[in-house]
Amino acid sequence: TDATMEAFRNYGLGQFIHWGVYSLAGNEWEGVSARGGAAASEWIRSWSGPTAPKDWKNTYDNLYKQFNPKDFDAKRWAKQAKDMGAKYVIFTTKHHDGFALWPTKYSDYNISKSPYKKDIVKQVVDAYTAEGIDVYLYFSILEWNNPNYMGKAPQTDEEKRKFDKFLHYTRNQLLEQLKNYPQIKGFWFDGTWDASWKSAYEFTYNLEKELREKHPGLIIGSRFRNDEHGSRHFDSNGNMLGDYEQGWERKLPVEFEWLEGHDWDAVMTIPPNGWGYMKDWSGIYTKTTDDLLDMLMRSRSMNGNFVLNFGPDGNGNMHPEEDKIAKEIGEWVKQNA
Ligand code: JFZ
Repeated sequence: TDATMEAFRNYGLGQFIHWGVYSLAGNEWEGVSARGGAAASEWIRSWSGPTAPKDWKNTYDNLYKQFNPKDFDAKRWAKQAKDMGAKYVIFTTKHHDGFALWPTKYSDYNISKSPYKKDIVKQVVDAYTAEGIDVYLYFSILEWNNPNYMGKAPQTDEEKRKFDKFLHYTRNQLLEQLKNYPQIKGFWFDGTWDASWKSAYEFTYNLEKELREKHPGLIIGSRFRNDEHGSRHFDSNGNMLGDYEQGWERKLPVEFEWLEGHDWDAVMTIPPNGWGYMKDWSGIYTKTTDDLLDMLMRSRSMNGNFVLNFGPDGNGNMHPEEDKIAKEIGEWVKQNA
């Protein structure tokens, strides 16, 4: 609706949080760095090549049995975001590894099976809402370890049957999130880029409609129904998909004058690549507070929102460098915004 989009336009600054079982590794395992072997720290499950530990995927898929973040306090995170000047947060409820940070009824690979047990998504939604920060749920459609997800358009009857199961599972999880966390303002979808999701255009079209009907005012980014992976998200009639253009990652859309008049967000990491916790920051150029403030101002001058990512560690602590940057941005925002 106009009122919720009006709020979206006024956010300016947001916080992204990538947190999950990959945070336990911090882009390394038993002293060996995954740099060069995995695409990003939250992609560490796909670590391959000479440095990859033996039987790594199996090790990774059992990591959740150690997920017990003793220092996790959603109120502390929400306070940090508030002090930074963030008006909304996007939180990874389920990344590509498929591990759900809420006790979903539709998969056993979820937080209730970890030693921690408690619903993390609920704590995040409650704490940020209490600080007056709007909550968006990051949801990865693709799941690396789901046998019903093939990463390609289904061909055989068997594949079609499996993928159909997967689609209904996805729908169930999304309806479950809307039911469990009615305070949320929107979804930030990811992992919709391969041919499987595109092959289900009608299903996803109807699902988007259903989500909107169940939750009036729900904001859904452009990456739900189609994803050109970094290019524009418009249908053949020139209408933008979703409520805002999503997917400007690690770069700003300066050169894209066609964004004129459209709503958008740009999401940004402090390390060059990698959204999850990275323990070792040595030898890489990490963005400075000045770099980030420059991006924030340029985003605002082009009517977009700037969303800064944080990758807390496996115990629930913010990376000290990221924490420091959040404080410095907060100082600046207080004086200038
Ligand atoms: C995706 C994820 O694979 C990644 O782990 C992280 O969660 C990020 C926020 O989203 O990565 C992408 C997706 C799309 C583009 C780039 C990285 N893109 O459109 O350029």
